[in-house]
Amino acid sequence: MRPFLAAAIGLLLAVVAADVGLQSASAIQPATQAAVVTVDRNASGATRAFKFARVPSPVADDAAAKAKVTLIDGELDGQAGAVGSVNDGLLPRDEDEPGANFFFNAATAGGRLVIDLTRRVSIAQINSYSWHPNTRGPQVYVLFASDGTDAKFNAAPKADVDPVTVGWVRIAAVDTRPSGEDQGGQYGVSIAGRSGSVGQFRYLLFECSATELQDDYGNTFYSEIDVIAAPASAPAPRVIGLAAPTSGRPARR
Ligand SMILES: [Ca+2]
Ligand SMILES: [Ca+2]
Repeated sequence: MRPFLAAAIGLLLAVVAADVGLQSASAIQPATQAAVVTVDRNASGATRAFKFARVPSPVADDAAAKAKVTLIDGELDGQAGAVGSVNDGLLPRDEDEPGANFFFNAATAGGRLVIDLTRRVSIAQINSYSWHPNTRGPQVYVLFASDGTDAKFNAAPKADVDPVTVGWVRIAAVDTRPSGEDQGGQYGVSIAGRSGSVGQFRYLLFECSATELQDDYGNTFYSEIDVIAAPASAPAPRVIGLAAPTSGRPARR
């Protein structure tokens, strides 16, 4: 192998390692410079309120509430709710409610899901939620985003296409699998802008992976994905101007 190539691959591996980083739950995980990932896990005592230590609870009226959600690669499980389960504002009532969650088909390794917000949004947070008593609880995905304006933009890249090469930006890698055998519970992930905004985007691409391939049931039960818009910034203040000079004497009082 040529030294340059070897060095380049070495660098790539180092970047991947840094990006994946900590794998323990309830950790702050490194992401891109623009975003930071917070993971919470309710290992026991979880309720339908999806209340977490730090990650905000899901909401119904977020910026993704009317988004178009599409599976661009992979198959929906026949027992799952529709792909729209991720933005319907509804939550499962207990830890094993297939019809109230979106998940990729059994015996597959995952797939790709695109959320089209239908307009460009300044995004403060992207929050994902899941709940299952076993290995379908943790979340493993890479998040990409796009404003759709790149000349090379492909809104539906298949698994063999790196989204970065077709107009997408890699935002974060998420892996909430805890160490140890007990993987179940309720998980909340918040990907937030380091300085208020992750960026201005219309499309979000989730490249989801099964948490394990030891049996057919490793695809995560995704209960909801919220997109929280950054507060609208106040309009820039108008610079105060000077009145046009007047001629003549001041008005008489
Ligand atoms: Ca929602
Ligand atoms: Ca839902």
